[in-house]
Amino acid sequence: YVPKDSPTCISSIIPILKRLEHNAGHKALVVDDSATARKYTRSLLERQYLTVLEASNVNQALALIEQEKGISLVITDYSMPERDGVSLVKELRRRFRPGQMAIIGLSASDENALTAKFLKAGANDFLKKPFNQEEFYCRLHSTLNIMDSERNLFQMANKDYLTQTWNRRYFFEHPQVKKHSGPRCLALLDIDNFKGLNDTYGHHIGDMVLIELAKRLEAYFPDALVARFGGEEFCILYGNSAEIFERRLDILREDIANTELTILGNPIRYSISLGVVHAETGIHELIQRADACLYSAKSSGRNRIVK
Ligand code: GH3
Ligand code: MG
Ligand code: MG
Ligand code: MG
Repeated sequence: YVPKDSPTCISSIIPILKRLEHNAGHKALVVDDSATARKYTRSLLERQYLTVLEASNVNQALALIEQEKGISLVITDYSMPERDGVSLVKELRRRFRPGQMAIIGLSASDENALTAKFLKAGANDFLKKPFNQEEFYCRLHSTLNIMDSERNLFQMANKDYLTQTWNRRYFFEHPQVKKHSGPRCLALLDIDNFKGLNDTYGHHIGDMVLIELAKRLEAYFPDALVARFGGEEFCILYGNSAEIFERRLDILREDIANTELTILGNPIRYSISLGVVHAETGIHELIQRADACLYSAKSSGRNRIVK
């Protein structure tokens, strides 16, 4: 989409190309009971290189979102048989943060306060049909920009910059950490003699080892909450069987100890020590107890798990 009054010199086209490339990463869902209306909105979005899916009612929309994954923009009509667009927005906002999904409401209805209804339900914007194309694109762009900013803000606030694992803040704010019932498992994990590794190979290689470890943790524990607590220490909170958890941790520990990495031409070996607890207590006591176990793993020779 090139605004009519913009000069078509290269420097003005570059941001547009960037925007189009960026749009190509978004999957949009158009929800409307009218096939004609869907087709029209689809054509507008496709001109922006968005991938477009269609649903003719709310339930179909929810099923598609569940099944497709990665739908980041929903444009929904208001009046539809069975459930209306506002109820769809409410349900989506319970599941998706503003940084995960942008939502725009549309309606031809003259119902009073429809804009407010959509916005209160969590929509980013609303347009009355028939709308002006240029206005549609302006609102679409600002909505996508806001979603990107929200996403960046969320990442910056909650992810560790070096390893891209969750940080302490995310960990302690997580509902699974704050509220709990029943027993759960927690492991504190620390790299052995990491200072020596930094001293021998340099801080940069140390950083790459941390990244490598974080990748491994994510691969071993896709079903757990993994966070970098600081330095070379990670925490894993696991809600399922303690047996499975401990077995997996031990396989991980052995896997790491037996792997020789090649990082920038250097042969790198490292090991980890772990403290593990399985109990029905608050998070701070779990951590304290795991830390005591980690301490004994270190003092009894490292490269081991103490529970
Ligand atoms: P131990 O086996 O007892 O855990 O010994 P250690 O050397 O691993 O522990 P120590 O606490 O003495 O040293 C931790 C080191 O981790 C020191 C610090 O420079 C390094 N470190 C902390 N954060 C980072 C980081 O982000 N990158 C790198 N490269 N090093 C880090
Ligand atoms: Mg309708
Ligand atoms: Mg250490
Ligand atoms: Mg440490």
